Amino acid sequence: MSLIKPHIAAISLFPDMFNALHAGIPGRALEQGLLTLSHINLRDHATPPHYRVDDRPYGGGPGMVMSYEPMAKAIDAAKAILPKNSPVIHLSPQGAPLTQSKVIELAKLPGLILATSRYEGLDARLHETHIDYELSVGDFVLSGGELPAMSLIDAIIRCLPGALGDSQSAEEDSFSNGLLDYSHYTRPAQIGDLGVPKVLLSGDHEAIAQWRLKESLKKTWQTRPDLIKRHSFNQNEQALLDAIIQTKPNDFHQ
Ligand code: 4F9
Repeated sequence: MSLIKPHIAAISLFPDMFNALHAGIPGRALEQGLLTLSHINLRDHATPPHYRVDDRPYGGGPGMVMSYEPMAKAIDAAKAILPKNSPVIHLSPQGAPLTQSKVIELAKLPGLILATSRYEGLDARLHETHIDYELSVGDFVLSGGELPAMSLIDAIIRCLPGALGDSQSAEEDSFSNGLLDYSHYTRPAQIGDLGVPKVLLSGDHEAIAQWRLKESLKKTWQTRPDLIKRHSFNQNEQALLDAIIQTKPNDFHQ
């Protein structure tokens, strides 16, 4: 449990986008002061009179590249207000895939600088001087890194002590055990022909836990066999998975 209040600084051309974090669980956490979120407008670190932040790529080709100097100055400004040794992460499709275990690791840090870009990305020299590493939230291209940065901030906030209500727990989130979540049901017990799996109404906590684990394994096997390959199974899980594979072989993946 971290006693220090983490400070995250987000560098972007559209700081207003981050206002969306003032809703729901992240909104409450920010209100409660569980973390400090600072916004640094890249434009404020560009040079008058034109305040340009991008330029044409050397070697030609379409699109624009974010210039070295404004981003370098913005990162220096972020470093000046954050704890020493706060890592600088650039959100980019070229980054390593973001995972829940990475989120948990980042949530333990006292400070974090998130650099976001638009256009074709950053002048590569920033990687030699200012950016520690890159993270991707998926194999797709967005209009900018703000939404990925907001996704990362939201995921980090969920890990902070006190961010989730008593009835929720970060440990119960999907991926926390390396598997996808099981199916959930609530009232009414009957919707036309559709009932609720009997075991969930049985009150037998052990049987319910076993059913949920099997559901998780089934869903993960069906849609994310890559996660199954990475998961280290105990005997019980392996037996459940063997039964799932026997009744429903997954020819498509393997
Ligand atoms: C960043 C996409 C992280 C996926 C940044 C355009 C991005 C992205 N994950 N796309 N700028």
